[in-house]
Amino acid sequence: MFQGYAVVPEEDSTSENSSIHFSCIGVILATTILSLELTKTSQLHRCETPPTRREWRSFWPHEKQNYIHAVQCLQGLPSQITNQGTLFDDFVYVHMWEGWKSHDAASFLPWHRAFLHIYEQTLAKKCHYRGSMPYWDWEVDWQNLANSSIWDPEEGFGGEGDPNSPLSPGDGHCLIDGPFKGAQRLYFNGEVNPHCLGRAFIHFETQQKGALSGFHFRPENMGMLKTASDFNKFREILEDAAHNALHWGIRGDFSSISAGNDPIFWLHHAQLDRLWWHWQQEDPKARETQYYGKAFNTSNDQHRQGTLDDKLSFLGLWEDIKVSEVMRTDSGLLCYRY
Ligand SMILES: [Cu+2]
Repeated sequence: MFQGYAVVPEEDSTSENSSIHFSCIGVILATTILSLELTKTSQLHRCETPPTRREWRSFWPHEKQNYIHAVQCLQGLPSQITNQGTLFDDFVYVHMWEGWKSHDAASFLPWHRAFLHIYEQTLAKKCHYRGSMPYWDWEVDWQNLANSSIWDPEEGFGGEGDPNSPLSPGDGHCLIDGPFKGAQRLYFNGEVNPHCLGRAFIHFETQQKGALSGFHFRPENMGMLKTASDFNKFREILEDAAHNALHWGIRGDFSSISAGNDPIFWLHHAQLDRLWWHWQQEDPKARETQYYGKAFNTSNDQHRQGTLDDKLSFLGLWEDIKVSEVMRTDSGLLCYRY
C-alpha cells in the first residue's frame, strides 16, 4: 500500500521564509546549493516518479492516524503570519483574505492546487508528516453522502454535531465525535470569532436535516463535468456544482469562506484537484497549458483574462507561485499524480 515519496522535506531549514526547501529522490541537492539560500528551488528539481495521492479509504489505519496527528499538530503550533491563533488558523486566514479572490474565477483551480501544496509541505516540515495527501472521492458516495465512512469517528473525521445543541456559526452544531471533537476555531467568515468547529448536514433539495444531496455527484452530472470541452466550462461546472454543493450542504464552518476550519476542506479540494488532473490527462498537451477566464474575482482583475504568468499569493505564509508552475503536477515545484 505504501507508495514511495519523491518529495522529502528538507529537515535543516535555516530560514523560516525559505519555504520550498525540499528535494527529490534521485536528485542530490548538495549543501552548496542549499546554501545559496534560494527560496524557489523548483528549477533544481526533477520529478521522475511522482508519488500517487490516495483516497482516504485506501489508507491503512496507521496511515490515517499519522495524517490526523499531523493536522492536530498544526492546530497546536503558533501562527506564523498573524499575532494570534495557530498555524492551522493561518491557512484559514489566507483562504479568507486571499483565496476568496480565486473563487468564481479562472484561478480557482491553480490557487487551490498551490494551496494544497503549501499545506502538504507545511505538514511535512512542521509536523513531520511523511504520507500522502488524501482526497475524498465523494463520487462513490453519491447515493448517501451523509453516511460515508469519511464521517466515521474512528476511521474518519467525525460526523455532524448534535442537532439538539445550540447553533454554532454557519448554522452548525459543535462536533460531538471524531478526532476534531471540541476543536476551537479562531475565525469565521472574515472575522475573529472564536468558536467550536461545527457541522449540520442539510439536503439542499428536500431541506431534510442530517442528509446531503447527491444530485451534483451522481454519474450523469460527473459525466457532464468530465466531458467538458474547455477549461472555463470545466472550472465553472466543478466549482458551481460539486464544490459549492458540499460546502453548503455540510454547513457550519464549511459553508463560509473560512471553510478551511474544517479539516475535510483539504480532502474535498484534493478531490477537485484530482478531477482537474484527470481532465488534463485526457489531452495533456493541450490541457496542461489551457488557462483562461476571469483572472481573479476582484474589481481590478475581473475583466482581465487570466494568463499563465499570473501570480498566486498567500499573504506571507508562502512565496508567490505562478499559475504556470502548477499547471502540471510534475512541474518540479509540484511532484505528485493521482
Ligand atoms: Cu476555496
